[in-house]
Amino acid sequence: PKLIRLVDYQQPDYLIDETHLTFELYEDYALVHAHLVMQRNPALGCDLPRLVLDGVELQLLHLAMDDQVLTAADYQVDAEQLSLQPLRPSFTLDSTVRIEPQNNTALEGLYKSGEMFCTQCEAQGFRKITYYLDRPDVMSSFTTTVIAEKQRYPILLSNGNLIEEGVEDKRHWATWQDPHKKPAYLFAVVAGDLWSVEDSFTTMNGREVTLRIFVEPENIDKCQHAMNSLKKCMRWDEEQYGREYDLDIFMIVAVNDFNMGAMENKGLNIFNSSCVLAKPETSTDAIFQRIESIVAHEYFHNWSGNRVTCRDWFQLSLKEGFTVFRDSEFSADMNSRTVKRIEDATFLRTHQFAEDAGPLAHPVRPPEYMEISNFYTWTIYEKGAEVVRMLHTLLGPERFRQGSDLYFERHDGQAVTCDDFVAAMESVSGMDLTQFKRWYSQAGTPVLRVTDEYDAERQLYHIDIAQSCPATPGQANKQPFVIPVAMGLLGAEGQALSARLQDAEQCVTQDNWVLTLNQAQQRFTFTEVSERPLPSLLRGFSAPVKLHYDYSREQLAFLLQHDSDGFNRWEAAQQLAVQVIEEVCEQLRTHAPVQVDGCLAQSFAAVLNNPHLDTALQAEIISFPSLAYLLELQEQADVQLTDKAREAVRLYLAEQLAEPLQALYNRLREQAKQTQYRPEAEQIGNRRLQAMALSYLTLLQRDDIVAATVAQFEQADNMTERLSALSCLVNSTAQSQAQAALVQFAEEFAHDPLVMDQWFSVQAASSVLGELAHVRQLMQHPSFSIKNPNKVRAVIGAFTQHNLPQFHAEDGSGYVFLAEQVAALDALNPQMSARIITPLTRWQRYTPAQQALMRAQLEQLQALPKLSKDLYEVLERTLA
Ligand code: DPP
Ligand code: ZN
Repeated sequence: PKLIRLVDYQQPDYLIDETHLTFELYEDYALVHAHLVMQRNPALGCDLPRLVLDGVELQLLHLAMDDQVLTAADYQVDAEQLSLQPLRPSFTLDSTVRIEPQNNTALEGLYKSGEMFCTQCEAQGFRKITYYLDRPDVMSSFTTTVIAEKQRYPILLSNGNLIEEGVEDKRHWATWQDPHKKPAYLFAVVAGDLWSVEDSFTTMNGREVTLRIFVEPENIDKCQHAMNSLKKCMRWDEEQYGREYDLDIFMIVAVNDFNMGAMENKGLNIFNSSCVLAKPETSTDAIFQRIESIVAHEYFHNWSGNRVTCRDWFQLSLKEGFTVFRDSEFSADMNSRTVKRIEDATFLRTHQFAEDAGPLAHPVRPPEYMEISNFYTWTIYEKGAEVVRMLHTLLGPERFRQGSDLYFERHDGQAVTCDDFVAAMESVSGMDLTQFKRWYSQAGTPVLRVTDEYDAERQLYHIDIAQSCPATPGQANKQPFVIPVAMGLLGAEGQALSARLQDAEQCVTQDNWVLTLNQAQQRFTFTEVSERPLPSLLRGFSAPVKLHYDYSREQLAFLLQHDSDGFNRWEAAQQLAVQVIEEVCEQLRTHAPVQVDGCLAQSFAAVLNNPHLDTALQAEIISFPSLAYLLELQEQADVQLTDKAREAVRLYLAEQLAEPLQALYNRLREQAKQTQYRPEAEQIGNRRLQAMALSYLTLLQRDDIVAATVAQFEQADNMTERLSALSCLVNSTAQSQAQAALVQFAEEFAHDPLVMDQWFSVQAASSVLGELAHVRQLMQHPSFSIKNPNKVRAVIGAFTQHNLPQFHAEDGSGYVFLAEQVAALDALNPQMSARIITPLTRWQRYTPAQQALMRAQLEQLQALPKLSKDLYEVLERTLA
């Protein structure tokens, strides 16, 4: 496989003005007829270079240029391309290819999911459908006819508007036309026996849009939440960004076999069923919230992605980073803003920071790739969104909105770059963002070291900040970043101190500042500071960095109690917990008696008793840093020891806080019984706190608590409470109750694959139950299939990412298992194999003995006779 480089980008030699496609769908094959109206790219001159079309796994049956049938002597074809010589600057090209969707296990291009046909074209799936210029800067008008057996496939869909349909004998057809030009990656086709839920939305200019969600008949009662979410996000995009929907119909289709979460095809979004279907009896709060955010994400792409798209795949974050930022702001507005920020920051710090610190680290705009599917990463998405958020912080909300308006106006209908996005922000703000753009070109997580000094006599307060960024593959030395550090100062009573920041560019209010770093080492001075302050730094996680300030435990407890910034209260609790756990790690390491510092229990007790905190934030504060996050903080990750320390501290907290936790649990459970379930922020916060309380109480191994858990499992009318009870049982010593609950659950939900996914992952992720032998057994269960990505994630993904003590078992059996699964998957679905291998790619983080075991598995995989391009690239970079 060869490396594709950003610096080699060239405009396309030819353009495709019109694309006319006809799909003839059969059970054992499909024919795709393409009629392309093409021309030499006028920007490039009037010579006629060879035309090179992309095409993979296509059987070419017919090819004609300007209606002249071509024979094998007229063109060259290999496994990835078809090339031929145009004779005129404008011409038509007709082709017919035969493909086998029913055998397409890679789930890329046209494939079958259960009984239905569907497509996934981003990034380069369209070349598995027909010969084409499969690149995002070639935008074309699409007209698509789908022909299939009427009885089996009553619903035939594609992008745009339905313009014609008809029946011929047992087969019928439908023709769709998309009035907007688009790149091939946004193309979609669906054929199936689907039911739909319909609604409508009136846009800000009074246009009526039909909204339709298509599902398999048994899921028709699981569409309402997605529909509500869709209407909310359509309104939000009008109000917050001035963006109106631009077709008469917007469709969503749910499919069971899908590599990603969902896909923003123009007017015809295709969703993994796990990201669209929900009802209270089968779906948890977390799923309801995920659906709300993914429906919004895909909808928002209509502008940030479709109307304005990417010039090339190096610019992927142009649409993904911006769209994640947009969906996360939407979720923040629909729910608790602070909790959403905590969730996003936790996710970023656990997953993206790990990526940034490993062999697969890459900048938000990578300079090269072999297989673009490998770059749908936390860095492109989540860090990309943080980069947009920093622009928002630096410009302020009004100017940011002006910048986004200008970006959409300037580039509507174009395929553009990250530079164009930043240029729009520069135009409206007058700022020079050249240095800021290092966020797009330099990989790695910057580290800030903060010290301070107070001069009581002159009432001056100095903050010194040093920034650095560790080396990443191919980038030994980094230049300083532009980093907005939002902050405040607290006085001895916990009050916000006001002061004046010298040379301030940005002062949000008198007591909330944004320091803008742009040098390796910088001093900021506040004047008129009446007492020695305690700084609250990086409020709201204003930049994706690691910040070190030497807080004492007392200071952290103080911030946890008094900081006006909800995010930093939580952050103080996290840091306090990390310090306490690290201390226990050290005791275990040196075989000293384990003594847990009581400060954490005291702080948590105060949080639980604080009537001014909402339950969602209380739950976040007492929720513990995950094992994965703790390991990410360590120089060399010691899984077993850290797990032991973490468990010891959790048990200590459970013992110390047993009474308030029990009272809290009882109150919230009673309240839940009397409330009709709704997936709304306040209730979600209550249930989360209830679940958190129960998970602590479970550690006490008390019969009454087991009984209460079983009762909750059996009596609750919603999946959130049922699953949290089940998870507590599975992770407890009450294994006979756990087994009974698992059996009952599987009987009740055997017919519902999405619920069975939860059943699988609650077991695979359990360090009590999820021993490797059990995980292997789960893979024998009739509901499991390695061909279904959701099942792979539910079992293999849950085991390797959420069951770290078992996955990292000292004998290396977890690594052998993962390598086996990666090898098996690679033959079926390369996108999945290259993704599921991720935990092994972090091998350098662990102890020497583990490193050797992990490396051995990686090398064994690398030696396989046949590797997909996806996996080849990951292995090569991991072992480089
Ligand atoms: N479906 C993926 C997303 O929406 C790729 N565009 O992010
Ligand atoms: Zn996206």
